[in-house]
Parts: sequence; structure tokens; C-alpha cells
Amino acid sequence: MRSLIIGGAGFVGSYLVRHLITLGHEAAVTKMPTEEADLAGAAIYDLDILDKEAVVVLLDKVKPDLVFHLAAQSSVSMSWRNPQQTIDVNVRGSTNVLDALCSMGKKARILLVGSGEEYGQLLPEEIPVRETNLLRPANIYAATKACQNMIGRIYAKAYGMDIVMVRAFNHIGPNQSPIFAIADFCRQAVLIEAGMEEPILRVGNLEARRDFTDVRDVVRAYALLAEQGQAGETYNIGSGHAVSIADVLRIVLEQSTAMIRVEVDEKKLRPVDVPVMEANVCKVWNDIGWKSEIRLEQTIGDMMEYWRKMINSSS
Ligand code: A2R
Repeated sequence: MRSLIIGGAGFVGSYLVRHLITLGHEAAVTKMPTEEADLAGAAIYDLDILDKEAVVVLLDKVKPDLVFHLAAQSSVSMSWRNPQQTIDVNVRGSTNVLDALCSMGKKARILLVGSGEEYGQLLPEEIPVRETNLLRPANIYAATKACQNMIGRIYAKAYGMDIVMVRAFNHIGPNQSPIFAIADFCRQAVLIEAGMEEPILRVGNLEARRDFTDVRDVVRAYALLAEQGQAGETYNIGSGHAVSIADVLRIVLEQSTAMIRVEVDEKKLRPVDVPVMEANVCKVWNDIGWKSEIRLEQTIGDMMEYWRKMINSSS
């Protein structure tokens, strides 16, 4: 099985590539020309998905059986700061990938990675949210991923393309960028432990409730869906349980060896924050038998260890 992972040098991509290699896939990975990639066993190619011609050339060269499309501007906060770039990469870039696949002689299966953010504001009776729920995206990132999903469905129907779509809820794990809240908490806690920061951990909205899954569970779902998911269908990927950011912070503080005070930083508050996101994960369980397995405490513990290693090795 030859798999192409577009955006494979990112946080999720790096885990996915390693997982696919252990499953025996022949892995080809694309990264941005500016990115570093340390992915032993994979063939690595530079690709900017905004360059449509380059996407066509690459697909023709790799001739994959499976394509995992992960390349994206993946940050909600960045999407507020740079909506144009988010729309370009997540909508125009994804359409370039679909167009190139559509024109490729060989029929490949594609997994399009979307987000639980697509649902946006949920009514109490809609929680946990099912795949058929109305989409009310509440930020630019969410709107672009909803758009990608709609275009994916249209291409699957109109051109008979073999497309499986996912809406991944928040995923976390070692090696995640600290532009994301939980990685930021772990990094701040470890800097405080190391005596490199004053003992104040700065946070944004602690009330929001999110559905967190370990990235290692997420990539297991992607590999299974690519194999067994139904074409033209969308699957929620999450734990099925929302927890408040305050509860996650509590786990971080419990796992830290330092005495830490928490302060709200106005700059970390977002213009619009959806109060609750929780996935209904019955469809993915019924269709492919996947559910998340790694406990939140374990994930946070591994993230703390990751930051201890990073910070100790740089000091
Ligand atoms: O922005 P960079 O240099 O970190 O590169 C990111 C890459 N990327 C692109 N690749 C090709 N052409 C572009 N125009 C382009 N713009 C960005 O996509 C990065 O290597 C990758 C996305 O990885 P992360 O930002 O680490 O996201 P993560 O958490 O791995 O999420 C994977 C997927 C995304 O579609 C998210 O929206 C979704 O899962 O949650």
C-alpha cells in the first residue's frame, strides 16, 4: 500500500507517518519547503498545495493508493489574525489537491481531515454532536474546514471520487506546538519547574469544554478509516466526553512539581469561544470499531515529559 501524507511534517502527520510505516505502508510525505522533517523510512517531498501544478506533478510521480490530506493552516487563533491565508490554504489548497486527484489516471482513496470546530455553537440538545448536525462555524478556521467538507462531499458525488472525511475534535500529545492551549500550559508549567519563569501560569478561557483525544489514538483512527471507512461519509473523531479547560489545567498542575499560581491573560481570550464541543462517536465505532483508548492523565503526563526533555536539553 503506497500512502501519501500531505502535510506530513506537522504535528499529527509525523505520528501518522510513523504509524503507517509500522503497518507496513510505503510512505511518501509532503512538507513545506521551509519545514524540517525527521521521518525515517519515508520519502519526503517539498510541496506547497497552493501551487496547483506542483500538486499534479507530485501525484503523478508518487501514484499513491491512499492520500491523507492534513496540510492546513490549523490554528483557530491564527485564523483570526490571518483569515486570508487560512482561506487560501484550507479551501483553495484542498481544492487543488482534490482537482489533482480527480485528474489522476489512477483512482486513489483520500482521507480529508476536517475539524469538530465545524459544528460551532451547539444547542444543549445537540450535545454530543452527531455528524448530521447543522454546521454553525464560529470562527474562520471552522468555516474553512466546513467548506472543505462540503467540497469533498460534492466531489465524491459528482465525480465518483473515493473520499472519506473526518471531523477531528481537539487532539493533543507530545510535540504539539505551544500555540495550542494544553501544550502551552505544559510548557509554562515545566519552565516554572525549571526556575526559568516566575510561578504564574497564564491562561485564556477556562470555562470552555472540549473533547480531547490523544494524537496516537487519532492517527490509529485515520489509518483504520482509510482502510474501512465508507466513501462519501464524514466521521467524528473524539473521545465522546467533553472536559473543561479548567479540569485539564488541574491535571497539568497535579503533574507539576512546582507551586504555581494561575492568572487569566486577556490576550489569550478569543473573540468568540464556543462553550461546549463534544463528539458523538457512535458512527466511527459502528463502522470501523474505533474508540479512543489513551487516558487524558497519560497524555498530559507524556506532554509534561516531552517539555522537560526539550527544556532541559536547551538549557
Ligand atoms: O505551516 P507549517 O509550515 O507548519 O506547515 C503545515 C502544513 N501546511 C502546508 N502544506 C502544504 N502547503 C501549504 N500551503 C501549507 N500550509 C501549511 O500543513 C504543517 O506541516 C501541516 C499542518 O500541520 P499542523 O499545523 O501541525 O496541524 P496538525 O495539528 O498536525 O493538524 C493536521 C490536520 C489539519 O488539517 C488540521 O486542521 C486538522 O488536522 O485538525
